[in-house]
Amino acid sequence: MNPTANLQGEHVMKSMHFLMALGLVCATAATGQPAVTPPAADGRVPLATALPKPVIRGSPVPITIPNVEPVPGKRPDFMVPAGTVNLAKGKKVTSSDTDPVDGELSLITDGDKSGEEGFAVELNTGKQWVQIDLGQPSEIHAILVWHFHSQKYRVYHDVVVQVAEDADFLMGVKTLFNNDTDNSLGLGVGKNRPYIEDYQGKLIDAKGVRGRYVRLYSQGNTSNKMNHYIEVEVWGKPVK
Ligand SMILES: [Ca+2]
Ligand SMILES: [Ca+2]
Repeated sequence: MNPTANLQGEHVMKSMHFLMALGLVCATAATGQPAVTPPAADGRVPLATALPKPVIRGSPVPITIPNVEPVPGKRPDFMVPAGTVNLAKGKKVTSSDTDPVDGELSLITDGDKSGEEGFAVELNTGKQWVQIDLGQPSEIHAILVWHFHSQKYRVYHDVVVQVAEDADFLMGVKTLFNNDTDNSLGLGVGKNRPYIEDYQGKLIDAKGVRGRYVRLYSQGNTSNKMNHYIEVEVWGKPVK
């Protein structure tokens, strides 16, 4: 091969790479945003859940309980390890209320998060929990919860989210979220704040904890004494 031709070819390639890079910079400068979110340096990627349409019915109901988090804006990207999936999808759900007032427990993991009527399971009054069996020990990075998002505004009382190794929550229990600040559930004094229900769901950072079962508590809400769930997602990976 002619060494000069090879060198010229290399030069052309380098020029092309330079022009491509320049094009990317120009595209970024033009829109102010890169076309896609690149993986972070540590190999993490944004958690990509599908959000339901915002649906708001009725007049706004003011929230009078103290220390509520401000109305959420668009949630920033939450980074998770590549290959993280929703382990809860289609998994079995059990509950302290074995005979829900309305709807079925299977609605909680059916993948549908619509705020329209008929998509939420309604559990009885008082302290109630729902529990998802992931089917195997798992490394959990985030939990997303939609209780009921078609009312402006609604807050559920005493939200506690725990992970455990066993179905009876006796082994390896870890509390990921607890806003029961007066310990009325008896699970410990919570330090998290009450939050307003929103179509984006509540994202709880699980920090890679391990467990097989996820349990979520609540105790009524600011509009009525009932407990509701539209969907719960548990983002993680099975432990090999
Ligand atoms: Ca659902
Ligand atoms: Ca309480």
